Amino acid sequence: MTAVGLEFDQLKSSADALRRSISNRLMYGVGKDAVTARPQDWLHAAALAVRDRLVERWMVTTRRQYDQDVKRVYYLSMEFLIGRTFSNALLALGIYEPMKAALAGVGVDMEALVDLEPDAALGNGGLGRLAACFLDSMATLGIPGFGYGIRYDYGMFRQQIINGEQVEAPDYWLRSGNPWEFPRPEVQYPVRFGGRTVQRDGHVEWIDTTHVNAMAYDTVIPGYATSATNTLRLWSARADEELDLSAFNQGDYQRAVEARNISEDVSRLLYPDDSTMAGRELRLRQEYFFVSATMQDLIRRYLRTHSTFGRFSDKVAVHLNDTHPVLAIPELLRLLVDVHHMPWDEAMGHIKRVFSYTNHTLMPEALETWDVELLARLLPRHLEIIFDINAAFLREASDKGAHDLDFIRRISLVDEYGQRRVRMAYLAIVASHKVNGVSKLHSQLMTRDIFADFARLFPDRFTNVTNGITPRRWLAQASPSLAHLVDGAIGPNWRSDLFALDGLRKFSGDAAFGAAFRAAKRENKVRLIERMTARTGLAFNPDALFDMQVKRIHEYKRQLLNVLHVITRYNRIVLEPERDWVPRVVLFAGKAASAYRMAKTIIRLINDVADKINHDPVVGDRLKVVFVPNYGVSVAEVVIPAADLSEQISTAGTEASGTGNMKLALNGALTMGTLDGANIEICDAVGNDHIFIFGHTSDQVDALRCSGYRPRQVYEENVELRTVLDQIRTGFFSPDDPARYSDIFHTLVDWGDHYMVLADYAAFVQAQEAADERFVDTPKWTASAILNVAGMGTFSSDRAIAEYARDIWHTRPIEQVG
Ligand code: 26V
Repeated sequence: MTAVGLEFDQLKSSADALRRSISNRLMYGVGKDAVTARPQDWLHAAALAVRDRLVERWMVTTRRQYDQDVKRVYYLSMEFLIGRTFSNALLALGIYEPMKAALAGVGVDMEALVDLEPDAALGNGGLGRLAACFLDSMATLGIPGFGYGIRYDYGMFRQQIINGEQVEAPDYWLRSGNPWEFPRPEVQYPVRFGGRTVQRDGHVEWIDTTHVNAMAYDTVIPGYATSATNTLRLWSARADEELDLSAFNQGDYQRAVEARNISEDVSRLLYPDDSTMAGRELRLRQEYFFVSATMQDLIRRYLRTHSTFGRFSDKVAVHLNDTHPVLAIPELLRLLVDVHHMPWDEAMGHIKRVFSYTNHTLMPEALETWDVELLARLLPRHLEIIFDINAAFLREASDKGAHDLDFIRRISLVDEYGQRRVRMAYLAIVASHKVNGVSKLHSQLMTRDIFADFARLFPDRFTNVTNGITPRRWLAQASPSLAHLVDGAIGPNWRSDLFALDGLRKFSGDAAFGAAFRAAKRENKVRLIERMTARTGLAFNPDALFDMQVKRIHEYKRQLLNVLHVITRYNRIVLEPERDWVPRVVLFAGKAASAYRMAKTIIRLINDVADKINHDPVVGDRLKVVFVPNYGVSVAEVVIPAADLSEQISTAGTEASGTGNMKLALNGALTMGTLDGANIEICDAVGNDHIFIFGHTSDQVDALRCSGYRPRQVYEENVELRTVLDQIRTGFFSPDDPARYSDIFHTLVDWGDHYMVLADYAAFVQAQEAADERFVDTPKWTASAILNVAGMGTFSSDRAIAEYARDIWHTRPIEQVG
């Protein structure tokens, strides 16, 4: 279709042009003038002015994708932890300074506006933020990638700390409207539930279903320093008009409205638990809701330019971000076989070429399984399809010589022990052509332990792609001071080629550069301190060692180990206040799943310990402890650039990769870490001398478990540790309720200490002493910090996405010229 008479202004990027755009958007988009506009309105107008500039690029990219007919990647994820968009889009378009000038021209301070934008917090933690970094990189590399997910009305809860405890408040992030999205009421698909199946003319029909509509909302994802953009399409549930009408006509207005609300509940909220697989029916509905709409949408898009399915798997790649979207497999089979009447074997062939799957956790309690009876009730046709896939798979396995009944039971997609359940990870493996872990160690353990049988059956299927982070958000945007310094040393190219950071190596011993580096970090500390002081009323010393553990609160991440060290340090200071202590600020941040009692108790302990230490006059600024509330993308952007020391202290073998570890090192923090996840690769990249590695390795953890680990013995033999644990047990930090932390004590000492906190305690405290020693040697510490930044090239999400594109998706960038 050629656009006839379609004329639009080619929008310019000068401050003047932007000022006109903002004025126009305020007037015609927001409906306000400069007299009545509130800061919110200015932000909205400015965002619309930026969006207009993105849209031009978006249209061009979409046209090129159609013209070049390159294989598209569909990245399916229940979570996209995007954070704010305004600054990010300005930097991508290269109009940060002109925008600042334009706003100043109308009397508005841009820095103040930026903080008004709510985070799009449509995710729990690492997995969701990874999806956001990957969208950024796909766009930057020009890979034709679509993110697909759910437009939750309520994102990740807002965390308040009241009397030391986590209190959750709902996050209605859409309250003031979302200027970045385009509602697409014309793009709606019915998503069906329930009913039963019948055979008709050799085909299966799924009948007597109820349905809800999935309506698309599109967000432009700009690439950095390229005209390429991509689309994030999120689905929102809409009740069906017709259904309502029949109820209205029967005169039951209230019931009709209620029914409408119930069916729209499917996109109401993000489940804020990444620690256990709760098995809730609404969660299953969510998973099916978004993958069904997505599969219908991708088939429609494919058929717009192809008349048969012959080239389907040459043009479509579907990536499953963990198992949450795994129902896409039976759904696509259903659509191909039942609706488009493709023979089963041919459809299965396409499926295996199209799908790929990333595993993000080895923790057994987080691996998804769904009750067969629940599936039978909600998705009877899909259950049949899963059974058929399973039967074919078990036949294939037995053709390969697997006859042992025990083995067959072990690998079956259906767990027959007790309540029958479908193992979603197994379904993903069987129907995908590639399965990857997210760090070298994780990928090894995945094939050695949880998926060992499958790795033997399909050795070529398993691979590793180590995670990465986008340097645009995590250095350029989060730390302008450090980014500026790096630009001066090696030029600005690192934003699109992070390996360029290698050029910083030669500055590691340069005194002038070192001083400038420290000044940049100090600026970030002062920025953070201003916010912390405003909240707590406490004073912090910007020259102290800033020690941070920022991530979800989980027993396996071992915030408790960190607390044990903090208390140890406190006790030592009290015993010898006159010694030359290296001043430290120990900062914690992170949310606990609302039903995870131990995680919430850990938050309370941190706050009680902080209270005691911060108000002990003997301690002064030798030690301060803070819990920064409501950790999320925007808080991370302020906190991470201020870190000197990055705590990555999970029990070896439990953290799949970690990405906070990469963000902190990129910002010049030294890692205090176990040999777990990507820490191992960070150690290789920065060198042993510039990282503090301690504790049991994953093999040693296994060996200790086998030989019979006795935490009580560790407790009894280490006097300092015993003192600390006794303080926790007897209410030293909770005099108003002395028994408050007795469960923590027993978990560690008497109930097995599953995450081996006590086993690593002595080594951890020793490594912390080494960190103090290094910190007072300012030139040496600075050199290490610079070498950490220099070594981060490989941890760009651009590298990760290039590997996915080449080895898993088999696609390439679209060409930007012509
Ligand atoms: C699990 C569940 C269980 C069912 C209900 C909701 C829910 C939501 C999320 C999860 C998975 C948590 C997995 C996760 O976030 N893994 C993290 O992935 C990061 C990116 O690969 C990785 O760096 C972290 O090490 C890993 O913990």
